[in-house]
Amino acid sequence: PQTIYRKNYTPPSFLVESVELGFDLDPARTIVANRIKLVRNRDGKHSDIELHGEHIELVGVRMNGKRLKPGQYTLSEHGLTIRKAPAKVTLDIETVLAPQENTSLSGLYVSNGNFFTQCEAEGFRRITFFPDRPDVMAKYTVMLRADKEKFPVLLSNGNLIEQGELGDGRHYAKWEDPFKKPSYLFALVAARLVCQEERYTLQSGREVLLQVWVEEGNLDKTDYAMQSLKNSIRWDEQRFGLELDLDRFMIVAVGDFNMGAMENKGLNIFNTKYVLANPRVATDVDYAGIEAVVGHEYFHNWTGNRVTCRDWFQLSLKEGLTVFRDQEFSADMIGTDTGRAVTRIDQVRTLRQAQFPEDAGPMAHPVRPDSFVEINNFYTVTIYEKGAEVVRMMQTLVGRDGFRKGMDLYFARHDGQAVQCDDFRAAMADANGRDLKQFERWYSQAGTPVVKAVTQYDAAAQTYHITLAQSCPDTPGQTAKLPFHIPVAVGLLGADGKDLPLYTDGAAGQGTVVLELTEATQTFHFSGVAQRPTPSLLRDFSAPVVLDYDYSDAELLHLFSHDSDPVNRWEAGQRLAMARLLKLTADVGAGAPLALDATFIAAQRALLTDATLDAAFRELALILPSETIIAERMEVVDPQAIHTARQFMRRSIAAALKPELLAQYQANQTPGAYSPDAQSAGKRALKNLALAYLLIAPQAAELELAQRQFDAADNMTDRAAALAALIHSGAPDGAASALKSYFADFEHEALVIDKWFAMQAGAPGTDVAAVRKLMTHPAFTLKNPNRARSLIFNFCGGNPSQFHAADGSGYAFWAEQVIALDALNPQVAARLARSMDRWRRYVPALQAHMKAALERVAGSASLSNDVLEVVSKALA
Ligand code: HT7
Ligand code: ZN
Repeated sequence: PQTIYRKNYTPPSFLVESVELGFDLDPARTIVANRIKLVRNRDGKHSDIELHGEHIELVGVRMNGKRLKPGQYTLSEHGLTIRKAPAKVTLDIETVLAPQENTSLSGLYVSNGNFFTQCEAEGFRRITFFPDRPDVMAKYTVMLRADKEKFPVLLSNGNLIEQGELGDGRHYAKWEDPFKKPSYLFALVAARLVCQEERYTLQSGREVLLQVWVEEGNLDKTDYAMQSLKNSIRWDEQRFGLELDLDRFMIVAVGDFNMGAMENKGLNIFNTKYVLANPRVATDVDYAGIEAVVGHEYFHNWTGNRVTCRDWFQLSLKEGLTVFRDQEFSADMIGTDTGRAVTRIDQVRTLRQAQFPEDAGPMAHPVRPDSFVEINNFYTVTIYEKGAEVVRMMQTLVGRDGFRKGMDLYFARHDGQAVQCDDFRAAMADANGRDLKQFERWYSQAGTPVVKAVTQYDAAAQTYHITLAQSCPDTPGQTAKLPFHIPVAVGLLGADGKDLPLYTDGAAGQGTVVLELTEATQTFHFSGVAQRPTPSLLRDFSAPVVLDYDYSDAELLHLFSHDSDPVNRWEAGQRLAMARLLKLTADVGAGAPLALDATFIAAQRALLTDATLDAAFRELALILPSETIIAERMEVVDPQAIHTARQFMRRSIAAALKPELLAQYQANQTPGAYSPDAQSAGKRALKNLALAYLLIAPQAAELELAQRQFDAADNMTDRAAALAALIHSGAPDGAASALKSYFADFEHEALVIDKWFAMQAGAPGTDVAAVRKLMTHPAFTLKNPNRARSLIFNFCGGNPSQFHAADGSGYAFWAEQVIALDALNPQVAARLARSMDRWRRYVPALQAHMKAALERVAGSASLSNDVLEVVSKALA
């Protein structure tokens, strides 16, 4: 397969002035008529018109009204080229597609009998021939024709300008989008759907129509998405002064979808998972996901749609910025300092669980990549989450008001344009008079920097020095990295646990100062330090780095109990746990006896029972580092040893804190009607964490407790938590009847059945044979991405002790499923293929099995570029 390089970017040879699309929709044979008005782009090098097109049949093409003969254009499996075209051209292109055969869910496809599109990144070329690249922006008019009985609802981007009957049982609707857009934002829906709608008044007084479209029977699950949409609109007005630019904004839910949702202009298409919720079927986590994703897609309207990407190497320009915006939105919606910290801790966990490993593996790439084979493989945690961290660091450097000024300048300069990551950085720098040149390395250099800190206190001089040294490991194709511009937020704690006043050369702060590390090594001086402090470094996780500081247990316990920064308070607890988990893992490997010290247990007890702390914070602080995060800290990974060590720690905590766990279980009940607000969700989370601990090696009383919660629950959070606890308890038949009744109750709720599969797939008691058996269940299908993810991805990525079975059976299963999925849906298959990224770090016996499985996939016939890129990079 061909590698595409950023350095080879050339402007399009022709620009598109307008697009008129006509669809005669039929699941077996849809006809697409496409009239494009093109003008030669003076920046373009030559006058060939290059149109992308894949998996579509060309019926005919006319240029300025005249039918082109096959000799006048070249047709390849990637598109259509018209040589030596005049400066102004109207093309009429007719194509035929078979949407019902399209299992890739890219382009125009059928889901549960309805039509949907997905065009990002390169799906539009599966609909018609077109310069399918984000720097070609055009105005679209769309005519949809379909059977009225089967497809009563016909939607596309922008405004509905005409609709009517066609007389033959078919009807039509004509849509016009007043804004120029790239082809990846095109969308259509032709379906039997119903909607919840509302007229909403913007701050300016203008009224808009908001709609959430779902299948019949799901109208009782749209309130939260609608509320989240209204909150998003209000938030973007207030925080960034950005108003909805359309008169109508639609969200449509679809059950077959490759990712979370898609920000098509005015017609967002969503995975049902991020729309449908009521207390009976959705958990607190689902509600939070809906709020975040509705916000994310809505915020794209400005960061992505009004200002888009010049090319796909700039993907993080829209994704990193929009993730940052949705993170801020979710934090502001909670509104409290601890609530904000809880969301920040969640972000740090995601980075460590997924982004740091990616940055250290064979698919590592900069936030703005230099090359790719398949763009769909680059919708990664690096582009999204690390990209958001990079934006957040800019806000830390220029301040919140400065960040707003930078955003204002960015839109003033680039509204209606397709631009680069550098343009965003330049707007931030120029609006604030800041030099952000060195900051560019966050976009160009891959890998997670390590910041090593050394401190020195001089009691006589009352000075304190912090020396920070940064380095960054080599990544594929990149060695000898240059120093980054790293904001390191620091506070100093006195013996009473309070923040000391800070006097430094560069900055003075009450409790926290932001040190700017720009050199390889730099020393920062603090004066007037009356006592030896405990340093609280990298507060609020001010940069996506690994902080290496040799904290003593006493210092960590001090931070754990007192740090005014809740993120570092949590971090201290994670460090205390991690040190012990690494030691326990080594002990398992060496066959040494395992023990957990009383100090650690006491710290856990104090945290669990500290009623002055928010339940949500306590719950997060009590979650031990995951097996994946522990593995990342080891040179050679033995997943069974890690699992045994972590389970031992969990068992020890459960045994030592049983009365306290039971008390917290009772104290954090949430009587009354269910509400997904952060306070109540936090209580449920803590209560259910306590339940999970109580169900480790349970006796009859604990099993009864879980069963009672399962039976009595009036909401899915509590019901699913009880079922998961029963499954994980490993008690013989503990979960069998609950699993059965859960399935019977929710047989017709696809998202709830996904949870049923997922809970079983992730349980340490579920081996590969059990997963294979679950695959034969009538409710299982590989064709639906949510279902495939719930069972197969959760096993391969979320059940390490079984996936890494010594005989390699987990890997053989993985290879089979990657190959099978690839034939249906390469994008989804390539994501599954990533579960083997870190294979070189495992113990030799496992490595051998993993390599064999990777080679089996790499050698399989007619593999997609998507999967081929992933497995060949892993094997390289
Ligand atoms: N911008 C979207 C990214 C996307 C996508 C969404 C659904 C299916 C396939 C897709 N390929 C790329 C989603 C987002 O970041 O908002
Ligand atoms: Zn996005």
